[in-house]
Order: sequence, then structure tokens, then C-alpha cells
Amino acid sequence: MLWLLLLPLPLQALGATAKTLGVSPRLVSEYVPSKSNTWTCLDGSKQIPWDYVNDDSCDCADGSDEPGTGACPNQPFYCQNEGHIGAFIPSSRVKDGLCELDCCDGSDERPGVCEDVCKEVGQAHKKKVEEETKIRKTGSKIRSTYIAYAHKEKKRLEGVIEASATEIAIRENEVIRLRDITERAESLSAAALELKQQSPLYISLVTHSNALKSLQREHKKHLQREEELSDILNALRTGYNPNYQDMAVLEAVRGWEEMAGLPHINDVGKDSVSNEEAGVQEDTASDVAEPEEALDDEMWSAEELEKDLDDLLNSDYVSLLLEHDEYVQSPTEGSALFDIASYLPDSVVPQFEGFRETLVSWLVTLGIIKGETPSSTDTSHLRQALTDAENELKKVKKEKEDAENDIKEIFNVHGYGLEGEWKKLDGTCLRTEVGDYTYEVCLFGEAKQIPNKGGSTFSLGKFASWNPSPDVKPGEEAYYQKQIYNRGTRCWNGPERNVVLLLSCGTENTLHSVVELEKCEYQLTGTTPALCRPLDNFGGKEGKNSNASRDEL
Ligand code: MAN
Repeated sequence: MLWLLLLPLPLQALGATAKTLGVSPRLVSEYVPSKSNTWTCLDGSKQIPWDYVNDDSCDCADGSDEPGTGACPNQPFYCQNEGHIGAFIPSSRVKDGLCELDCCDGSDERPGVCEDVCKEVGQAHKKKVEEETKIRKTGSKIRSTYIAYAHKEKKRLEGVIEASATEIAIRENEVIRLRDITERAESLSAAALELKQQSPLYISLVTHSNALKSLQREHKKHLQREEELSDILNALRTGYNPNYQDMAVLEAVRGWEEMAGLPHINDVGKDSVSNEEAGVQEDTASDVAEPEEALDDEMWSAEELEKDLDDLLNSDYVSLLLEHDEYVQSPTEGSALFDIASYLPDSVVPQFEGFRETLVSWLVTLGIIKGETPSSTDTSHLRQALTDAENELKKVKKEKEDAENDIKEIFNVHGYGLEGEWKKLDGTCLRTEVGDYTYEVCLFGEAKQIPNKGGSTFSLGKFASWNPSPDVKPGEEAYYQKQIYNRGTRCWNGPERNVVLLLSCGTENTLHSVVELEKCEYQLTGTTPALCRPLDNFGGKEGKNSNASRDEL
């Protein structure tokens, strides 16, 4: 209490000032003594002598008797900060010998410890606020153009949705029509094919083919039998005993040798038979293959039969039938009836065309000419048209779906903001060069680290969310002051690269700084007009706090 005596103020005034030291303006009226010079604790729990207030000794249970001394724990101390903005500090920081900017008037310390710097602090603060206000004013104008853009974009997307809905209806009908035509044409083609397959030429072709197949099978059987017989006769030739003079055996051996073009076994000697054998086989084969009489030009040699017959028998007779059909089809448009139009003046051609169609249909009905039978089996162009129409329909449906999803995001608190102020920035890329890299963030897209001297670019992640902190409510200013980009290129022996982008109000969309806080975890800072709310519309925490401080003054 000694320091109070040192102040150059009349004692009464000094006491009064001292009693309300640290009291917030809202409660000053409570700090007056009763007639009997007593005072009641703010919670009403106790009556104490007025002298006990701010006497550096805690008497009330709620600590209200020591607003300015720090004697009671966990009490707020109010610094008036005249010339600046009043502020509260905790009682633990009262009389701790430290001068702090929150209490620029030094009222929390003993007199003489801290200078009153509120004038300077107040001026600097005013200047800063003025600058910020200027930026906010300009920024909020830009922001309002972003909002206007979002409304325009919404209208445009509504137009897209409406137009694509109409187009979908038309295209759906077109698909139904084409599907119907294609299916009918395809079933007609099946009927036409069945009809064609009854043609005598086709039936005969198939019969020939079957006969040839059977012949080939029998031929192969005979070749096999011949080989087995050769083996038996060769064994007989080399194995028989000439000393027995068995004429039947000798005759058989000689007969076989003659037929197969072999020398008589007694002249050759049995030892060399095995060597001779290979040659025998070959000779025999060539003897057999050798034509007894010259072949006609178009007849097949044994070799061709062996090599090519299978291919021939594997022909696709249905395709052949269709090709044949196309080949023999007489060109209907060559007839005089179809040529007349080219001799007529243009003005009467439409009437003539109509008349021609009616005439042709009569002639077909009367059986005088052959109408267009379902002969065209090629429905692939129809199928293609149907596929194209289905693809177009899918495309338009996708366009509509995308527009519907986009529209949902525009005025969504988790998307482009309740006012749609972020929509304009979708895909805007911000860049800055730091060290060996250029850092790029395409808002709502991907962040990248691009080496300046060559090498591979790393993805630092894709947009994942706004500020995910549970303490921050979606929609408030702090929510939009942070963007998270994650799942970037994995760090060697580390996590996937990711980015926290801290944004504040600024007249331009720019990046200011990049720091790699942990390995592969990057913190980027930047500014954007999207965060410059109009001055009369401070919706976030920041705004509320500033208002609160003013109230206290
Ligand atoms: C690259 C860059 C750095 C990162 C290392 C980790 O050099 O992406 O930012 O720290 O890889 O290996």
C-alpha cells in the first residue's frame, strides 16, 4: 500500500481510484461503500469493511474484493488503456513485474514499473485498422463480384439442367425409336437369312461340303490302313526264311517289292535293310503320290488335298451365301422407272417421287415386280446409329447430373460458401517461388511442388476440406480461413505430402509464404478477396471480438 502514498493525488480521490482499479466499466457502479462504510461481496455472501476492498488480501469467496491486486486467484483484471482499447488480463499477470501490450497503460503493475504507452500503441493500432479497413473495403467490392458470378453461374447451370432435361426427353424417344427399328430389322434379317438358306444352290453347296468331308474321312482311314499293311509286308520281307522255299511267301515279298519299288531282299543283304528302310519309306511315299496320269488343270494334287482341303471345308457358308446374294442382286435403281427423275425439271421431282413410290408398291402387291424383300441383312449401320444415340443420351444425362451437383455446391456452406463467394475461384491457381521450388495451389483442385531446376513435380495433395477443427463452425470466418489438401505423393519413408493453406482477406489472390513444418507437411499462407466480408457485416469471431472490446470502453 506504500506506493499509493507516493501518488500526487488527494488521499480521498486516491482511495476511490484504487478501490476501482481493475474493475470492468460494467461493474464500476457496484464498487461504492455503504453508509456504514462497508461493502458486500458481489456474490452477496459476505459484508466486509470498505477498507478491505483492494487491500491485497482475499476476503470474498468469489474474489470480488480484490479486482486490482491479483490477491484472489482466477480473477479478471481490467486495464482501461485510455487512448487505446480496454482489455482484460488474468489476475496471475497482475504485479508480476512484466509490462505487456494488452495492458499498455501499465495499470497492472506498481506505479513507475511500466510506462503508459497506450497513445503510441493506440495510434499504431488505429493505423493498422485503417489499412485493414481500406483493404477490406476494396476486397469486399471484389468479393461482391464473386457473389454476383455465383448467382450468374447458378442461372447458367439451371439453364443447362432445363435444356438437358428437354434434350434427354427427345433423345430417349430417339433411342426407343432406333431400338425398335434395329430390333425389327435384325429379326427381319434372321427371317431373310432362313429364306436364303433354302436356295437350291446353298443346299447343294452344303451337301457337297458334307460329301467332301465324308470322303476326306474315308481317305484318311485308307491311308492309315495302307501304312499298317506296309509295316506288315516290310516285316515279312526282312523276316522271312528263303531256305524254306515257301513260294507263297516269296511271291508276296516279290509282289510287295515291285509295288513299293524296292530291290529284292536277297540282293541287298539283311544287314543293310534298316539303312535302306528310310529310303524305302520315302520312295514308297513318292511312288504312291506319283500321279499315274496327268492331272487336269483344276484338279488338286495329293499335296494340295493334304494341305488345303481342311481350309476349304472350314469356309463360312452363310457369309458366302450373303456375299453371293449381294453379288447377284440386280441394281434396281438402274431401271427406267428410277431414272426418269433425272430427266424431269426440279419443280416436279417431289410429286414424281411420291407417285413412283405408290406405283412401285402397287406393282409389288400385284406381283408384277419383286418388292424390296427383307434381303438387306446388313443391320450394322442401324445398330451403330442406336449405339451412337445411346451414347449421346448418356452424355446429356451426365451433363445434367454434373450441373445438378455443381449447383448444389455453389451455395453450400461446405462447398463454395453460403453466399457462393468461392465459386469464382474454383480452379484459380496461385503460385510462389520458395527455395528450389515453385509452389502451386489450384484452389479446390491440386497443390504441387515444381522443382525450378528440373526434376519431377510432386503432388502436395488434392483439396479435401475447409478448416476441419471441431472448434470452428462451418460458415464462420475461421472456417474459410483454412483449406486442407491431402493425399499427395508419398514421401520417401514418410507420410503422403499434404498442405494446410491459411488464407486472409486481401485485395488479390496470392500466396505469401511456404514452410515445410514437418517433413512433407507444408503450410502455405495467402490472401484472397473472398475473405473480405463487408465492414457492416462482421459475421465471424473476429468481428464479434472487436465489437466486444468496444462495448467495454
Ligand atoms: C523432396 C521435397 C521436399 C521433401 C523431400 C522429402 O525433396 O518434396 O520438400 O522434404 O522430398 O524426401
